[in-house]
Amino acid sequence: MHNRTKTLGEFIIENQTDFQYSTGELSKLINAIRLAAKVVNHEVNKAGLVDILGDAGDTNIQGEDQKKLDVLANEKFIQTLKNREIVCGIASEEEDDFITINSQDENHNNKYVVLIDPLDGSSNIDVNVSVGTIFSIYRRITPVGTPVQLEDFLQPGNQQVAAGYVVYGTSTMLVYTTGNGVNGFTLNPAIGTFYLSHPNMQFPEDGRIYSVNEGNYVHFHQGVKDYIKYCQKEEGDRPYTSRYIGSLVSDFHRNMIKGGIYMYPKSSVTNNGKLRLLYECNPMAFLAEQAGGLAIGGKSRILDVQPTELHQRIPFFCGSKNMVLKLQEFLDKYH
Ligand code: AFP
Repeated sequence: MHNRTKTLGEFIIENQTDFQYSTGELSKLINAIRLAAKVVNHEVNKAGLVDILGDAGDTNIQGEDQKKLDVLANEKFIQTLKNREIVCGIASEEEDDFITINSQDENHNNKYVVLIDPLDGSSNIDVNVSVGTIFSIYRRITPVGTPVQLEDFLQPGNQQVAAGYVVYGTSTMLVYTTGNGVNGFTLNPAIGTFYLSHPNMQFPEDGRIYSVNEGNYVHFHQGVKDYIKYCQKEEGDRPYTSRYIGSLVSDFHRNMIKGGIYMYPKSSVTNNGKLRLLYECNPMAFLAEQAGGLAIGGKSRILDVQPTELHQRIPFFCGSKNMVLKLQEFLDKYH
């Protein structure tokens, strides 16, 4: 019998019963993210036309202000989540503070908060290189029906209920986990439907790709420098190959499929690296572990770090299990 490919919508409904006490709220939330992803995808795909239709800051032919894509993506995600009334709070990499969704209406008793990096790697847009959206979902810890508090957002990554990303690449894909493995869906742009194209995604245990901004090499910690030298050494299956897009979602996505390690270490100039614990590292770490990989922040597991502020940065090392373990050996030598 022909096994028809599932759509994301069908997959969400089928897997709703995976959650104990499920009320369908999480499914609705993932559906809203799916919708916002399609809207942002449409905007990202038009990016090359900006010079023809008007630059950011200009007014377009309909008299509307042109917005920078990261600002636009932020607005689209927040609007979609607000309109569907399915979350009680949102924190975004683009906003200084978290957003409280008004709970005056007594029927509006939502229990989830969403943290989002609406358009990561946005400096790549002007040169037609893939960018992504990253999201992370938690159950609030303060009482339902009251305004959300900072503590609802400052939960360690091991409390995530779901996390995922959208990569706007040669194809647009939505990849997510709810703690039962990682599944990837590819958008068919002709009909605007995501199809399950990458079921049960797994990091190969070993890999040959290392991804790091080597321009910062002289500023790295000695353990990281030694590991990079190890990757470059001619021995066994080495030298490894270096691939760095500078767009976390794309670098992660490639490494998960092919096997590799992504590194954004601290350095003598950036004390905690560049990446944000809540918007980038936690969701990617959850996905990595669900796909059989590992994610550490230097000494310890990323998912066990207790956040102290919304925009906190942290060193990040993530990828194929054996590569991360090897790196850890090098880091431990200097601790
Ligand atoms: P932008 O959104 O400013 O382009 O930053 C993207 C990012 O946070 C992440 O996606 C990249 O992996 C990382 O920065 C690249 O940083 P470097 O340019 O310092 O290597």
